[in-house]
Amino acid sequence: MLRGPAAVWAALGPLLWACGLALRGGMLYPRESPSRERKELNGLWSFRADFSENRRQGFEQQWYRTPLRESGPTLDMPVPSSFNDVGQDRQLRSFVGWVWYEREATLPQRWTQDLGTRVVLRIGSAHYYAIVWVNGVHVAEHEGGHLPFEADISKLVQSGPLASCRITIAINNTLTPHTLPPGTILYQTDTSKYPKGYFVQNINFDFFNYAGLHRPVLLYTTPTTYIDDITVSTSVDQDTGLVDYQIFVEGGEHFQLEVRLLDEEGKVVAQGTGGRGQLQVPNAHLWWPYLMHEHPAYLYSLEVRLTAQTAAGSVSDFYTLPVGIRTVAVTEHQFLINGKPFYFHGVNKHEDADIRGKGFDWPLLVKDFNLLRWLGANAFRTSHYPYAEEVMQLCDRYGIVVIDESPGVGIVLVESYSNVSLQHHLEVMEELVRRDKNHPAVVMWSVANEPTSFLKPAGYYFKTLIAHTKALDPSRPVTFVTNSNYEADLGAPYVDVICVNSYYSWYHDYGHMEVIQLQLATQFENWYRTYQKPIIQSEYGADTIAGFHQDPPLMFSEEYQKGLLEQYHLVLDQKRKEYVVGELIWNFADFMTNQSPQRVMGNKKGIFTRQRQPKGAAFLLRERYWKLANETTYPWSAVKSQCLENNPFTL
Ligand code: GCB
Repeated sequence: MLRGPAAVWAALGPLLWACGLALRGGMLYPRESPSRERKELNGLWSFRADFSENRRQGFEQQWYRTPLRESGPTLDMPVPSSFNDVGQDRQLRSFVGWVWYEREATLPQRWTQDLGTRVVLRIGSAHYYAIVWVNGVHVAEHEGGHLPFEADISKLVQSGPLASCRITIAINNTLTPHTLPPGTILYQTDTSKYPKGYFVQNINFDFFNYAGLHRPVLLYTTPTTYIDDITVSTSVDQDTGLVDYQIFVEGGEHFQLEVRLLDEEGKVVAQGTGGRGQLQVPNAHLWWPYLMHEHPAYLYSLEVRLTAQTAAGSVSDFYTLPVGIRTVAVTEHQFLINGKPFYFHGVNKHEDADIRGKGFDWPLLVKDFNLLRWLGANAFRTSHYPYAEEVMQLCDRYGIVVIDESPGVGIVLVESYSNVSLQHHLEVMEELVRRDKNHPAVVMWSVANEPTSFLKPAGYYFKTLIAHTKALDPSRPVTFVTNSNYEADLGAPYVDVICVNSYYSWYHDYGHMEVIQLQLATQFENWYRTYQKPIIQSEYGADTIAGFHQDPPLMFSEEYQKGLLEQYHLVLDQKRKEYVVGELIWNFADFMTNQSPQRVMGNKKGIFTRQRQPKGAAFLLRERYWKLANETTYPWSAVKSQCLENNPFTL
């Protein structure tokens, strides 16, 4: 039985949302504006892993008190990046425990002297548990590696004649049955086989547990009375776009709010005042997915201006939020965007690359989006955790539809269904919704991937989790991704869309592609008969070593990957006329995993290599996706050819 705040949230969520209380405490992306500055702290940080037996020497010796170099040797560590693959040290690559990052930041004089300025430290992602000190003073703690957190450090930096501040971040990558994702630590006590104190981290998910400061770290400012959060939700009434907004202000009580909605030409199309309201946009340009419309991804700009009366006089804060006007709905057999059937033809991704691991990297990001558009993909799932905010912004700009997934992957142990775990999972969904709620590209939340949803406690767990997520955001459907074998799924009754993964002719019936059509058709028919909900084939694929060729096809050859995909496509082409609403290949690119005899330096199911070069299957999918796009473009007339003509990656 869920007790305490979680139960209250589950029951009161919809009401709280309506009253605007559900998600207090904003996580607006730090954008520059006339009232806001930002200073990136990316680059080289000092670094040390705590190799002491209990991994707690850093706390015992208070490494945060003085510059890190004074307590022992340090390494140069790039940020953002995982720490695992940048060095030559095998032990650091697989290190489990606390690592310490530190850097000095020089602050502009105004930030330290103007008491009307609020200075905020923001960490895009620190995997997994992080503690932060500024000038030796504890300022923040955060659990969870894929979502941002921040600390108001104004008082600290404005308290003395300091022109710089020392930021220390301790990060622990240990996973337990209650973390997301979960894991366990296995201690080996047989001293005839293992040295004293030997332990390893065990996980039940199929990607390397990269760790470190994975996303940008930055400082930004706002006035002391400031726009803390904005929530926008959109609908359409005939040709009129409706933008409901709600603005949360912190740090003051006497203020006025003005909002203006600008189109892409900078023309004001609607305006309003006050903390909540509805803007009406006649003849609105809707936000359409890539390849579904001649002008996809239309974004308006919501300019918010706060004018506050403070003791020091009148101050203003400005924030501009991109807004896409679109609707999302689900029927028994369709997924609708702007009232039209939408078919997901896309990929599953990972944040993963050579050397930097899960570290954010602009060139990689732009390359990936160019590849997605080349492929004719209109969607991806953020398997198996929330991706960087900059990724979501590009999805909005390019019209790439997102199934936004929580880090609920590898939930297999019964302990991971306890109230401690559930409470944390509910909090993670809150953080995720708070961060991504305003992205038009996000059309569905996925609360988990392949949990052991047939276990008894899973029923209550997912019922609560899904109800809570819907309460946080009633405007989007919710799913979790299941495995085709989990027919006694206890969570499926609560989802809006069934997302199912299957690996026919890969993890069983090795090499027998002839069974795929029958098994896949049976899968779809069984799941649809049981639940009468639209289905997405959320994973399918085959490991393939680029450059391996074999005809007739053998497993791991490029020919086998193509042959397997073709078998799936034959069934998908029948079922998409009925209730299958999408197909997402596993995976966009090869990615790193733990070492095991099943993995040849990582998972090789990518249609691109880890270096983003195409395997044969990429060309096969490209042909298919452009064909599918051609069938589903709106309006039907004329647009299709324009769509193709406008494609910068001409076929
Ligand atoms: C799955 C998982 C994914 C794995 C994939 C595979 O079902 O969801 O994380 O990487 O299978 O390749 O085994």
